[in-house]
Amino acid sequence: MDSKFNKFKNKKEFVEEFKRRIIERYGRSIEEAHITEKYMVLGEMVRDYASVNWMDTKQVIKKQQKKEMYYFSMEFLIGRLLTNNLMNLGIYDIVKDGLADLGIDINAIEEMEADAGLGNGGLGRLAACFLDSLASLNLAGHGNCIRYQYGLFKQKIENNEQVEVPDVWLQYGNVWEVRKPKHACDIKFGGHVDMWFDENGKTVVNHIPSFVVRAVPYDVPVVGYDTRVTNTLRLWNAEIAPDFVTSDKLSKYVAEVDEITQNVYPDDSTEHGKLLRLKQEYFFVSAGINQIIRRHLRNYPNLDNLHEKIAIQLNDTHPVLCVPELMRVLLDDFGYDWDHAWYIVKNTIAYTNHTVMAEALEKWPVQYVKDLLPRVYMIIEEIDRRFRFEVLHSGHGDIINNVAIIRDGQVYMAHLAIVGSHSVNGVATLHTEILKNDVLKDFYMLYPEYFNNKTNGITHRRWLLYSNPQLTSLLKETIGADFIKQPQRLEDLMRHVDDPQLQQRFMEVKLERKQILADYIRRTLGIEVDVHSIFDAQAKRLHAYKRQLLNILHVIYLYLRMKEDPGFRIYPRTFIFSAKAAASYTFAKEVIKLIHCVADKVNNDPEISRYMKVVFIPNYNVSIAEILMNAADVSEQISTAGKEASGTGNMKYMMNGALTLGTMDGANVEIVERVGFENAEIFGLRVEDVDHLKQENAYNVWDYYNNHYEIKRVVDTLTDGTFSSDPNDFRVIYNELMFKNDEFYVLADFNAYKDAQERVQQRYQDKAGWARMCLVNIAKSGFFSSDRTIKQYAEEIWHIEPLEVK
Ligand code: DL6
Repeated sequence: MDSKFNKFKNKKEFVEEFKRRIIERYGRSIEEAHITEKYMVLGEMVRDYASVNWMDTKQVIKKQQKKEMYYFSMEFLIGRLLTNNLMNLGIYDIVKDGLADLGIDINAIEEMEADAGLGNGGLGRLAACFLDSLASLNLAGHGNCIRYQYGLFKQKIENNEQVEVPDVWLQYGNVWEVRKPKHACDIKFGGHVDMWFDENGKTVVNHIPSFVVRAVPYDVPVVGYDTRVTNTLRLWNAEIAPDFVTSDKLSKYVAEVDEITQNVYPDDSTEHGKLLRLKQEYFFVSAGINQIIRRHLRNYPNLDNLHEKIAIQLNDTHPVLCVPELMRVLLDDFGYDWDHAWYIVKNTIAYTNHTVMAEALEKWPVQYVKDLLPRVYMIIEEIDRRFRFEVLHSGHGDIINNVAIIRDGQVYMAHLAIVGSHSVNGVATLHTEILKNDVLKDFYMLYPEYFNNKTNGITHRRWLLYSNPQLTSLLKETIGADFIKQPQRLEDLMRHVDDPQLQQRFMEVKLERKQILADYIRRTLGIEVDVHSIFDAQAKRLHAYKRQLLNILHVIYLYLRMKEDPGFRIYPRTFIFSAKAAASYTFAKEVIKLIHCVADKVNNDPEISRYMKVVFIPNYNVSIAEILMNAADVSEQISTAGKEASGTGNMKYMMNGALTLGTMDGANVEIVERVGFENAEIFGLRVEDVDHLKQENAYNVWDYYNNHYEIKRVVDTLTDGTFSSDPNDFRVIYNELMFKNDEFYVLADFNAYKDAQERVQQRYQDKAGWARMCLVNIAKSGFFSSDRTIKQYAEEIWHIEPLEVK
């Protein structure tokens, strides 16, 4: 073994090193060690194994003076890393066999790892996929985020309702991270700002804070596939700044510091919670910028070329304080004049928009920003003043109110992001068009050259190669292994989609994956599901626009019809849901309850449960997605047209051979564009229809209710005691539908959805045709690898090039 670097080269060396480390670390033999101890030691070994590449990557960046990208994101939904890292490093088999020789099952060790849920949904998972692609494509691209003490809550179901419990993901520590106290920096909040002119007439700024917190980084190596490039995910922890506090005030201060990095989404129903979120945003932004500047100045004499060496991507508006913070540093700490500083800032920063939902476009009351970040607020005010001036003098005075950064006592964060960047991108073609023509149309008129599309992607390594080894083997056997490095080569499968033997083998692989999921469902929920039934899955955040309600109302329809008409029977189906509802989102929580109440009724009815089962898998997270998505036959992507920016689950199902049952929304549009309408099941209102109904005020939910007996029957069950003896249990849902005129057109799309579901079951019965359709979906899924997305960002926005780490 190369003693200098602890890099085992074969099974024998691995086994020796593993045994030695267990003794050294825990003073116990391998036989005595607890499984968690074995996990910790293995994790440390893998991290150390990657450390050599990590060091080399940093040296190469410095030596080759390559441009680097920093992805600022409040969320990184990384999931477990052990298998991913072992596979990417190419040592999975050595380790698996070595452990087997010691009588240890690698799967049992994998299960010990906490699923790092530093995020909420698609936006956070996208960030994690991007990191994997960056390193695998030899690009220097790092993550910047918060080291949350607790991940997004763990969801439990009690009495059919969601209960949130803390996710203590750091219980056994995090083997992947390395604490770097030498890179700590202090972040200032509150207080006041003194300004004066020095003897040369230059403005001097002194911010006297009322609260200071120390940001300490924990670095996690991001290991690329079959490459020596290893990037960094930097997670900032809030700690006390010892010089700031006196011992008599320590306990209050410690509590204030602690809460900054405690939770992914602080409860924002109170002013305190809102301010805490703003504090979090500034905390990780300021720390990240500070680190970038310090590092840059180690390699270059000044910051004049910052934008040539650094790109910053804002993942949604949460990190948009990067704009005024970088301005502050350039102006106050380094004496740049406004125009020069502004040029550097704009050319460094780019912004990705991930939503068109008005309530998700961040706004902060001016007073919050002023009180918490007095100097930053002054800079935002100046950016706004200059921007207004520019708009006025470009002859567009009429739109000033629509585009202003500060208006009606609020700071509009998306506006700040656009004005402070050189690129604004949406995450699917349709979404970008909606931004250009609707949500951000005034900005598009001002700066058409900023706008571009980058359709999302998923890492095919985690979502195909590692989580579905059965399908991967079949693909390798059929088309060779080129698709592993070049996912677009999945297209080679098109030559084989008509092969009956391949179709048959695909169905066998799918059955194997369905069995794995069925076993999990039996083990965890005690529900038996029929693996020969159609596995129909909807797994995503619970939100009204995603319309889990439409899905469960259709289940209710099937249930009622089968009860009423013994001649009506469906092809056996397992309806699988998995979703977390935000803790304060009453409607979403009621939908979860409704799904459970319907499941109780359906699953316990001996006549009906032969034909359908309803399963809700609690605590949806990355690990659950890894066994759920590849087992699905049908992928439910049924959001109201125009509302889902992209979706990425849709791509994961497709890549694993499922049929998209969806609306023309988000990236579904691009999926259909590739596979053809005949290889998907598309239904419902299009964006134009929804716009028309809205503009003409032409939708009246009561028309649907009164004119369609089946719709009326289904809606009535929300209040008539069919699924709950308490008529108020689903009152919020009922009111949203019937008294708020069904904002997301659930009833307008009901019949189209029902018909599409009918077609799905017809198609499923033609097994060869079904298999062919799934194979076409797999063949066309290469485009949705995040490697393609990242190449586009790298070439068109960041202008970064691959490193050569020899
Ligand atoms: O871009 C990643 C992901 C998209 O796939 C989803 O369609 C979109 O909803 C999500 N956006 C967010 C932002 N907040 N909201 N709502 O999570 O981004």
